[in-house]
Amino acid sequence: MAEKNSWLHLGLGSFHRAHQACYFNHLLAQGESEWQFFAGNIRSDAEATVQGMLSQGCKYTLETIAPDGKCEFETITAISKVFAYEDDLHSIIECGAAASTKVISFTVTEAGYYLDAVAHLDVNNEFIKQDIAGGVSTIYGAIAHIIRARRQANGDAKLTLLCCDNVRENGEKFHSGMVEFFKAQGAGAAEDLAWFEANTTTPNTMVDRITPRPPKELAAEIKEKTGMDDAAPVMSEAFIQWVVEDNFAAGRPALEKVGAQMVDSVVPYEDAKLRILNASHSCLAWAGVSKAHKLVFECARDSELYKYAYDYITDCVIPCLKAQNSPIDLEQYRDTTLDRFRNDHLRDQLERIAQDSFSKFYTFVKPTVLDCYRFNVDPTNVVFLAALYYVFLEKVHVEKNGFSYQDSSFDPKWYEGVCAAADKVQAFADTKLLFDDLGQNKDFVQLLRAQIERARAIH
Ligand code: CS2
Repeated sequence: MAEKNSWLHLGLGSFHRAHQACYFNHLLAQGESEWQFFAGNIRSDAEATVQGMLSQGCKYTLETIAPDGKCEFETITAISKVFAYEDDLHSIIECGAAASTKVISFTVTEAGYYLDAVAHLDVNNEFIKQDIAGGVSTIYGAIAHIIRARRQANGDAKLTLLCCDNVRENGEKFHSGMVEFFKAQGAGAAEDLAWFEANTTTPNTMVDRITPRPPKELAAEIKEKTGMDDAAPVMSEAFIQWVVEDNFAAGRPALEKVGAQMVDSVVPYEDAKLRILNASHSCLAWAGVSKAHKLVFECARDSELYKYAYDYITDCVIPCLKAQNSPIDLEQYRDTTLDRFRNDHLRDQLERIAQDSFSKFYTFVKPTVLDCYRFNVDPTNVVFLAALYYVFLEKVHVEKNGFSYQDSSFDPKWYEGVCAAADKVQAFADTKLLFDDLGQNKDFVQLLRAQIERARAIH
Protein backbone atom coordinates (compact mmCIF):
# COMPACT_ATOMS: atom_id res chain seq x y z
CA MET A 1 0.00 0.00 0.00
CA ALA A 2 1.28 3.48 -0.87
CA GLU A 3 2.52 5.58 2.03
CA LYS A 4 -0.10 8.00 3.27
CA ASN A 5 0.25 11.75 3.02
CA SER A 6 0.70 13.37 6.40
CA TRP A 7 -0.66 16.63 7.75
CA LEU A 8 1.19 17.82 10.87
CA HIS A 9 -0.36 20.41 13.15
CA LEU A 10 1.70 22.45 15.63
CA GLY A 11 -0.31 23.89 18.52
CA LEU A 12 -2.41 21.12 19.99
CA GLY A 13 -4.67 23.39 22.03
CA SER A 14 -8.43 23.42 22.45
CA PHE A 15 -8.98 25.36 19.23
CA HIS A 16 -7.24 22.90 16.95
CA ARG A 17 -8.98 20.00 18.67
CA ALA A 18 -12.42 21.64 18.24
CA HIS A 19 -11.86 23.00 14.74
CA GLN A 20 -9.42 21.54 12.21
CA ALA A 21 -9.42 18.11 13.90
CA CYS A 22 -13.21 18.08 13.63
CA TYR A 23 -13.03 18.63 9.84
CA PHE A 24 -10.42 15.85 9.63
CA ASN A 25 -12.69 13.57 11.63
CA HIS A 26 -15.55 14.13 9.20
CA LEU A 27 -13.24 13.51 6.24
CA LEU A 28 -12.07 10.19 7.65
CA ALA A 29 -15.67 9.26 8.43
CA GLN A 30 -16.45 9.81 4.74
CA GLY A 31 -13.77 7.29 3.80
CA GLU A 32 -10.73 9.49 3.21
CA SER A 33 -7.85 7.01 3.15
CA GLU A 34 -4.92 8.89 1.65
CA TRP A 35 -4.28 11.33 4.49
CA GLN A 36 -3.29 10.96 8.13
CA PHE A 37 -3.15 13.67 10.77
CA PHE A 38 -0.51 14.24 13.45
CA ALA A 39 -0.13 16.95 16.07
CA GLY A 40 2.20 18.30 18.73
CA ASN A 41 3.33 21.43 20.53
CA ILE A 42 6.35 23.66 20.30
CA ARG A 43 5.98 24.69 23.96
CA SER A 44 5.31 22.61 27.05
CA ASP A 45 2.29 24.49 28.44
CA ALA A 46 -0.39 22.14 27.07
CA GLU A 47 1.39 18.96 28.09
CA ALA A 48 -1.38 17.82 30.45
CA THR A 49 -3.75 17.64 27.47
CA VAL A 50 -1.15 15.85 25.36
CA GLN A 51 -0.57 13.28 28.09
CA GLY A 52 -4.32 12.89 28.51
CA MET A 53 -4.67 12.17 24.79
CA LEU A 54 -1.72 9.76 24.82
CA SER A 55 -3.27 7.86 27.71
CA GLN A 56 -6.39 7.16 25.63
CA GLY A 57 -5.01 6.36 22.19
CA CYS A 58 -5.09 10.02 21.00
CA LYS A 59 -8.89 10.19 20.88
CA TYR A 60 -11.04 12.57 22.90
CA THR A 61 -14.59 13.88 23.16
CA LEU A 62 -15.72 17.15 21.62
CA GLU A 63 -18.91 18.58 23.08
CA THR A 64 -20.62 21.20 20.92
CA ILE A 65 -23.37 23.47 22.21
CA ALA A 66 -25.96 25.21 20.05
CA PRO A 67 -27.54 28.54 21.12
CA ASP A 68 -30.70 26.61 22.17
CA GLY A 69 -28.59 24.54 24.56
CA LYS A 70 -28.61 21.38 22.46
CA CYS A 71 -25.39 19.44 23.15
CA GLU A 72 -23.77 16.96 20.85
CA PHE A 73 -20.86 14.70 21.65
CA GLU A 74 -18.41 13.53 19.03
CA THR A 75 -15.45 11.24 19.54
CA ILE A 76 -12.55 12.70 17.61
CA THR A 77 -10.24 9.94 16.43
CA ALA A 78 -8.67 11.85 13.53
CA ILE A 79 -5.31 12.58 15.14
CA SER A 80 -3.43 9.32 14.80
CA LYS A 81 -0.17 10.45 16.35
CA VAL A 82 0.44 12.96 19.12
CA PHE A 83 3.97 14.07 19.94
CA ALA A 84 4.85 14.44 23.61
CA TYR A 85 6.82 17.63 24.19
CA GLU A 86 10.61 17.46 23.78
CA ASP A 87 12.95 20.43 24.41
CA ASP A 88 14.61 20.08 21.04
CA LEU A 89 11.38 19.15 19.18
CA HIS A 90 13.31 16.21 17.79
CA SER A 91 10.33 14.03 16.77
CA ILE A 92 8.35 16.97 15.40
CA ILE A 93 11.30 18.08 13.27
CA GLU A 94 11.77 14.54 12.00
CA CYS A 95 8.08 14.30 11.10
CA GLY A 96 8.06 17.72 9.40
CA ALA A 97 11.16 16.79 7.40
CA ALA A 98 9.66 13.55 6.03
CA ALA A 99 8.73 13.83 2.35
CA SER A 100 5.35 12.24 3.14
CA THR A 101 4.44 15.30 5.24
CA LYS A 102 2.73 17.59 2.74
CA VAL A 103 1.06 20.15 5.01
CA ILE A 104 2.17 21.69 8.29
CA SER A 105 -0.50 23.86 9.89
CA PHE A 106 -0.16 25.83 13.10
CA THR A 107 -2.03 27.75 15.79
CA VAL A 108 0.39 29.63 18.02
CA THR A 109 -1.91 32.61 18.90
CA GLU A 110 -1.80 36.06 17.32
CA ALA A 111 0.95 37.09 19.74
CA GLY A 112 3.13 34.23 18.49
CA TYR A 113 4.25 36.00 15.30
CA TYR A 114 6.28 38.87 16.85
CA LEU A 115 5.55 41.33 14.05
CA ASP A 116 5.73 45.10 14.57
CA ALA A 117 3.54 47.93 13.22
CA VAL A 118 4.68 47.41 9.66
CA ALA A 119 4.75 43.62 9.92
CA HIS A 120 8.52 43.40 10.40
CA LEU A 121 9.78 40.65 12.65
CA ASP A 122 10.68 41.95 16.10
CA VAL A 123 14.27 40.70 16.14
CA ASN A 124 14.82 42.25 19.57
CA ASN A 125 12.28 39.98 21.21
CA GLU A 126 14.01 37.52 23.56
CA PHE A 127 12.31 34.40 22.10
CA ILE A 128 13.11 35.48 18.56
CA LYS A 129 16.73 36.21 19.51
CA GLN A 130 17.08 32.73 21.03
CA ASP A 131 15.63 31.14 17.92
CA ILE A 132 17.80 33.15 15.54
CA ALA A 133 20.66 31.62 17.50
CA GLY A 134 19.26 28.13 16.84
CA GLY A 135 16.43 27.71 19.39
CA VAL A 136 12.97 26.26 18.81
CA SER A 137 10.69 28.26 21.08
CA THR A 138 8.76 30.08 18.31
CA ILE A 139 7.06 28.95 15.13
CA TYR A 140 9.93 30.48 13.12
CA GLY A 141 12.61 28.49 14.97
CA ALA A 142 10.60 25.26 14.67
CA ILE A 143 9.90 25.70 10.96
CA ALA A 144 13.51 26.75 10.26
CA HIS A 145 14.74 23.48 11.75
CA ILE A 146 12.16 21.49 9.82
CA ILE A 147 13.13 23.19 6.57
CA ARG A 148 16.83 22.56 7.06
CA ALA A 149 16.27 18.88 7.89
CA ARG A 150 13.87 18.49 4.96
CA ARG A 151 16.17 20.18 2.47
CA GLN A 152 19.08 18.03 3.55
CA ALA A 153 17.12 14.77 3.59
CA ASN A 154 14.59 15.19 0.84
CA GLY A 155 15.74 17.67 -1.79
CA ASP A 156 12.83 19.69 -3.06
CA ALA A 157 9.84 17.86 -1.51
CA LYS A 158 7.20 20.61 -1.64
CA LEU A 159 5.37 21.67 1.50
CA THR A 160 2.38 23.84 2.47
CA LEU A 161 2.74 25.92 5.63
CA LEU A 162 -0.73 26.86 6.81
CA CYS A 163 -1.15 29.53 9.48
CA CYS A 164 -4.51 29.10 11.26
CA ASP A 165 -4.32 32.05 13.66
CA ASN A 166 -6.45 35.19 13.79
CA VAL A 167 -3.90 37.36 12.04
CA ARG A 168 -4.79 39.55 9.07
CA GLU A 169 -3.45 38.00 5.85
CA ASN A 170 -2.03 35.34 8.12
CA GLY A 171 -0.25 33.29 5.45
CA GLU A 172 1.46 36.33 3.95
CA LYS A 173 2.44 37.70 7.35
CA PHE A 174 3.92 34.38 8.38
CA HIS A 175 5.76 34.26 5.05
CA SER A 176 7.34 37.67 5.52
CA GLY A 177 8.19 36.93 9.17
CA MET A 178 9.89 33.71 8.09
CA VAL A 179 11.91 35.46 5.37
CA GLU A 180 13.12 38.05 7.88
CA PHE A 181 13.93 35.32 10.35
CA PHE A 182 16.17 33.51 7.84
CA LYS A 183 17.80 36.81 6.86
CA ALA A 184 18.49 37.58 10.52
CA GLN A 185 20.19 34.18 10.78
CA GLY A 186 22.67 35.40 8.18
CA ALA A 187 24.63 33.67 5.44
CA GLY A 188 24.37 30.27 7.15
CA ALA A 189 20.62 30.22 6.44
CA ALA A 190 20.80 31.42 2.82
CA GLU A 191 20.11 27.97 1.39
CA ASP A 192 17.19 27.45 3.80
CA LEU A 193 15.70 30.76 2.71
CA ALA A 194 16.09 29.87 -0.97
CA TRP A 195 14.48 26.47 -0.28
CA PHE A 196 11.60 28.08 1.59
CA GLU A 197 10.94 30.49 -1.30
CA ALA A 198 11.14 27.78 -3.96
CA ASN A 199 9.31 24.89 -2.31
CA THR A 200 6.61 26.13 0.01
CA THR A 201 3.30 27.94 -0.19
CA THR A 202 1.74 29.80 2.74
CA PRO A 203 -1.98 30.18 1.98
CA ASN A 204 -4.17 32.57 3.97
CA THR A 205 -6.96 31.04 6.05
CA MET A 206 -9.87 32.22 8.12
CA VAL A 207 -10.83 29.92 11.00
CA ASP A 208 -13.87 30.30 13.21
CA ARG A 209 -15.37 28.42 16.13
CA ILE A 210 -15.72 29.87 19.62
CA THR A 211 -13.84 27.48 21.89
CA PRO A 212 -13.77 28.40 25.59
CA ARG A 213 -11.09 26.97 27.83
CA PRO A 214 -12.49 23.55 28.82
CA PRO A 215 -14.29 24.07 32.14
CA LYS A 216 -13.15 21.94 35.08
CA GLU A 217 -16.53 20.16 35.21
CA LEU A 218 -16.38 19.09 31.56
CA ALA A 219 -14.97 15.59 32.16
CA ALA A 220 -17.61 14.91 34.84
CA GLU A 221 -20.38 16.20 32.57
CA ILE A 222 -19.23 14.01 29.70
CA LYS A 223 -19.05 11.01 32.02
CA GLU A 224 -22.59 11.70 33.20
CA LYS A 225 -24.07 12.27 29.74
CA THR A 226 -22.18 9.66 27.72
CA GLY A 227 -20.70 7.29 30.26
CA MET A 228 -17.22 7.95 28.87
CA ASP A 229 -14.14 8.71 30.95
CA ASP A 230 -12.13 11.33 29.13
CA ALA A 231 -8.80 12.81 30.26
CA ALA A 232 -8.71 15.41 27.49
CA PRO A 233 -12.21 16.59 26.57
CA VAL A 234 -12.90 19.84 24.76
CA MET A 235 -16.02 21.94 24.16
CA SER A 236 -17.07 24.59 21.68
CA GLU A 237 -20.06 26.24 20.10
CA ALA A 238 -21.85 24.34 17.31
CA PHE A 239 -21.02 26.99 14.66
CA ILE A 240 -17.94 26.26 12.59
CA GLN A 241 -16.32 27.90 9.54
CA TRP A 242 -13.03 27.44 7.69
CA VAL A 243 -12.18 29.48 4.61
CA VAL A 244 -8.93 28.47 2.94
CA GLU A 245 -6.97 29.93 0.04
CA ASP A 246 -6.64 27.05 -2.39
CA ASN A 247 -2.90 27.22 -2.88
CA PHE A 248 -1.37 23.98 -1.62
CA ALA A 249 2.14 23.13 -2.81
CA ALA A 250 1.87 19.36 -2.52
CA GLY A 251 -1.82 18.50 -2.61
CA ARG A 252 -4.44 18.54 0.10
CA PRO A 253 -7.30 16.46 1.42
CA ALA A 254 -10.73 17.23 -0.08
CA LEU A 255 -11.67 19.64 2.69
CA GLU A 256 -14.53 21.04 0.61
CA LYS A 257 -16.35 17.71 1.06
CA VAL A 258 -16.73 18.48 4.75
CA GLY A 259 -17.75 22.10 4.47
CA ALA A 260 -14.49 24.06 4.27
CA GLN A 261 -14.72 26.90 1.74
CA MET A 262 -11.79 26.71 -0.69
CA VAL A 263 -11.43 30.14 -2.29
CA ASP A 264 -9.04 32.25 -4.37
CA SER A 265 -8.88 35.04 -1.79
CA VAL A 266 -9.58 34.75 1.92
CA VAL A 267 -9.07 38.46 2.61
CA PRO A 268 -12.73 39.64 2.64
CA TYR A 269 -13.77 36.78 4.95
CA GLU A 270 -10.84 37.32 7.25
CA ASP A 271 -11.33 41.06 7.34
CA ALA A 272 -14.99 40.71 8.26
CA LYS A 273 -14.27 38.09 10.90
CA LEU A 274 -11.42 39.88 12.63
CA ARG A 275 -13.20 43.24 12.66
CA ILE A 276 -16.71 42.02 13.45
CA LEU A 277 -16.26 38.92 15.60
CA ASN A 278 -12.87 39.25 17.25
CA ALA A 279 -12.91 43.03 17.78
CA SER A 280 -16.45 42.92 19.22
CA HIS A 281 -15.36 40.15 21.54
CA SER A 282 -12.56 42.41 22.79
CA CYS A 283 -14.98 45.34 23.05
CA LEU A 284 -17.28 43.31 25.29
CA ALA A 285 -14.39 42.04 27.40
CA TRP A 286 -12.80 45.47 27.96
CA ALA A 287 -16.14 47.07 28.78
CA GLY A 288 -17.34 44.00 30.70
CA VAL A 289 -14.46 44.26 33.17
CA SER A 290 -15.76 47.71 34.21
CA LYS A 291 -19.07 46.11 35.13
CA ALA A 292 -17.41 43.13 36.86
CA HIS A 293 -18.80 40.64 34.36
CA LYS A 294 -16.86 37.40 34.03
CA LEU A 295 -18.38 35.68 30.99
CA VAL A 296 -18.98 36.73 27.38
CA PHE A 297 -22.69 35.95 27.35
CA GLU A 298 -23.23 38.20 30.41
CA CYS A 299 -21.76 41.08 28.39
CA ALA A 300 -23.65 40.26 25.20
CA ARG A 301 -26.90 40.10 27.19
CA ASP A 302 -26.16 43.43 28.87
CA SER A 303 -28.05 45.85 26.61
CA GLU A 304 -25.62 48.71 27.24
CA LEU A 305 -22.58 46.66 26.25
CA TYR A 306 -24.38 44.94 23.38
CA LYS A 307 -25.13 48.36 21.93
CA TYR A 308 -21.45 49.37 22.06
CA ALA A 309 -20.51 46.36 19.94
CA TYR A 310 -23.53 46.77 17.65
CA ASP A 311 -22.86 50.47 17.04
CA TYR A 312 -19.14 49.94 16.47
CA ILE A 313 -19.90 47.34 13.79
CA THR A 314 -22.78 49.25 12.21
CA ASP A 315 -21.31 52.74 12.21
CA CYS A 316 -17.64 51.99 11.58
CA VAL A 317 -16.85 48.49 10.31
CA ILE A 318 -19.68 48.07 7.82
CA PRO A 319 -19.16 51.40 5.98
CA CYS A 320 -15.39 50.81 5.81
CA LEU A 321 -15.77 47.27 4.47
CA LYS A 322 -18.43 48.37 2.00
CA ALA A 323 -16.05 51.09 0.79
CA GLN A 324 -13.69 48.21 -0.03
CA ASN A 325 -16.43 46.30 -1.89
CA SER A 326 -16.82 43.47 0.61
CA PRO A 327 -18.84 40.66 -1.03
CA ILE A 328 -20.21 39.56 2.37
CA ASP A 329 -23.69 40.31 3.73
CA LEU A 330 -22.21 42.29 6.61
CA GLU A 331 -25.45 43.12 8.43
CA GLN A 332 -26.37 39.47 8.55
CA TYR A 333 -22.87 38.52 9.61
CA ARG A 334 -23.09 41.09 12.44
CA ASP A 335 -26.41 39.71 13.66
CA THR A 336 -25.39 36.05 13.63
CA THR A 337 -22.09 36.88 15.31
CA LEU A 338 -23.67 38.85 18.15
CA ASP A 339 -26.25 36.08 18.57
CA ARG A 340 -23.45 33.56 18.96
CA PHE A 341 -22.04 35.67 21.80
CA ARG A 342 -25.39 35.49 23.59
CA ASN A 343 -25.20 31.69 23.90
CA ASP A 344 -25.44 31.27 27.67
CA HIS A 345 -24.62 27.58 27.53
CA LEU A 346 -21.13 28.48 26.43
CA ARG A 347 -19.38 29.84 29.49
CA ASP A 348 -16.61 31.62 27.63
CA GLN A 349 -14.49 33.63 30.03
CA LEU A 350 -13.49 37.27 29.63
CA GLU A 351 -10.03 36.23 30.82
CA ARG A 352 -9.61 34.22 27.64
CA ILE A 353 -10.82 37.04 25.41
CA ALA A 354 -8.67 39.64 27.21
CA GLN A 355 -5.56 37.50 26.84
CA ASP A 356 -3.01 39.22 24.55
CA SER A 357 -5.25 42.31 24.31
CA PHE A 358 -2.40 44.51 23.11
CA SER A 359 -1.84 42.49 19.94
CA LYS A 360 -5.59 41.98 19.58
CA PHE A 361 -6.04 45.74 19.54
CA TYR A 362 -3.69 46.30 16.66
CA THR A 363 -4.83 43.19 14.79
CA PHE A 364 -8.59 43.51 15.20
CA VAL A 365 -9.38 47.18 15.92
CA LYS A 366 -6.64 49.34 14.41
CA PRO A 367 -7.51 48.63 10.74
CA THR A 368 -10.97 50.12 11.27
CA VAL A 369 -9.61 53.17 13.11
CA LEU A 370 -7.30 53.88 10.17
CA ASP A 371 -9.96 53.11 7.56
CA CYS A 372 -12.47 55.51 9.11
CA TYR A 373 -10.01 58.34 8.54
CA ARG A 374 -9.17 57.02 5.09
CA PHE A 375 -12.79 56.65 3.91
CA ASN A 376 -14.25 59.61 5.77
CA VAL A 377 -16.44 57.48 8.02
CA ASP A 378 -17.38 58.84 11.48
CA PRO A 379 -14.74 57.18 13.72
CA THR A 380 -16.47 57.82 17.08
CA ASN A 381 -17.59 54.30 17.84
CA VAL A 382 -14.32 52.64 16.92
CA VAL A 383 -12.28 55.23 18.81
CA PHE A 384 -14.56 54.27 21.69
CA LEU A 385 -13.02 50.76 21.50
CA ALA A 386 -9.57 52.34 21.82
CA ALA A 387 -10.89 54.21 24.85
CA LEU A 388 -12.28 51.01 26.33
CA TYR A 389 -8.86 49.42 25.98
CA TYR A 390 -7.25 52.48 27.63
CA VAL A 391 -9.65 52.33 30.57
CA PHE A 392 -9.28 48.54 30.81
CA LEU A 393 -5.50 49.01 31.19
CA GLU A 394 -6.07 51.61 33.91
CA LYS A 395 -8.44 49.36 35.81
CA VAL A 396 -6.20 46.32 35.63
CA HIS A 397 -2.71 47.81 35.91
CA VAL A 398 -3.20 51.08 37.81
CA GLU A 399 -6.23 50.47 40.00
CA LYS A 400 -5.32 46.77 40.22
CA ASN A 401 -8.93 45.67 40.31
CA GLY A 402 -7.99 42.00 40.49
CA PHE A 403 -8.99 40.97 36.98
CA SER A 404 -6.39 38.44 35.97
CA TYR A 405 -5.32 37.85 32.40
CA GLN A 406 -2.13 37.27 30.49
CA ASP A 407 -0.64 39.34 27.73
CA SER A 408 2.58 38.15 26.18
CA SER A 409 2.36 40.95 23.59
CA PHE A 410 2.24 43.71 26.21
CA ASP A 411 5.45 45.49 27.14
CA PRO A 412 5.16 46.75 30.76
CA LYS A 413 7.88 49.32 30.03
CA TRP A 414 5.72 50.83 27.28
CA TYR A 415 2.83 51.17 29.71
CA GLU A 416 5.04 52.61 32.46
CA GLY A 417 6.11 55.21 29.87
CA VAL A 418 2.47 56.06 29.09
CA CYS A 419 1.62 56.38 32.78
CA ALA A 420 4.67 58.55 33.50
CA ALA A 421 3.95 60.98 30.65
CA ALA A 422 2.64 64.47 31.42
CA ASP A 423 -0.12 63.85 28.88
CA LYS A 424 -0.99 60.16 29.17
CA VAL A 425 -3.63 60.14 26.45
CA GLN A 426 -1.22 61.78 24.01
CA ALA A 427 1.46 59.21 24.91
CA PHE A 428 -1.04 56.38 24.33
CA ALA A 429 -2.12 57.93 21.00
CA ASP A 430 1.54 58.29 19.96
CA THR A 431 2.04 54.50 20.16
CA LYS A 432 2.66 53.66 16.53
CA LEU A 433 1.92 49.98 16.94
CA LEU A 434 -1.61 50.91 18.03
CA PHE A 435 -2.39 53.94 15.86
CA ASP A 436 0.37 54.48 13.28
CA ASP A 437 0.73 58.29 12.97
CA LEU A 438 -2.75 59.24 14.20
CA GLY A 439 -1.24 60.64 17.41
CA GLN A 440 -0.31 63.68 15.31
CA ASN A 441 -3.92 64.22 14.28
CA LYS A 442 -5.42 66.69 16.78
CA ASP A 443 -9.01 65.71 15.98
CA PHE A 444 -8.25 62.08 16.69
CA VAL A 445 -6.58 62.84 20.03
CA GLN A 446 -9.46 65.10 21.05
CA LEU A 447 -11.99 62.42 20.12
CA LEU A 448 -9.98 59.84 22.05
CA ARG A 449 -10.01 62.04 25.17
CA ALA A 450 -13.79 62.42 24.95
CA GLN A 451 -14.30 58.68 24.41
CA ILE A 452 -12.07 57.86 27.39
CA GLU A 453 -14.42 59.94 29.54
CA ARG A 454 -17.36 58.03 28.07
CA ALA A 455 -15.62 54.70 28.81
CA ARG A 456 -14.75 55.77 32.36
CA ALA A 457 -18.43 56.39 33.03
CA ILE A 458 -19.26 52.68 32.59
CA HIS A 459 -19.83 50.91 35.88
C1 CS2 B 1 -11.56 35.47 20.50
C2 CS2 B 1 -11.29 34.30 19.60
O1 CS2 B 1 -9.52 35.24 21.63
C3 CS2 B 1 -10.30 36.02 21.10
O2 CS2 B 1 -10.13 37.21 21.11
O3 CS2 B 1 -12.23 36.48 19.81
O4 CS2 B 1 -10.57 33.29 20.22
C4 CS2 B 1 -12.59 33.75 19.01
O5 CS2 B 1 -13.33 33.07 20.00
C5 CS2 B 1 -12.30 32.82 17.86
O6 CS2 B 1 -11.52 33.51 16.90
C6 CS2 B 1 -13.59 32.33 17.24
O7 CS2 B 1 -13.33 31.76 16.02
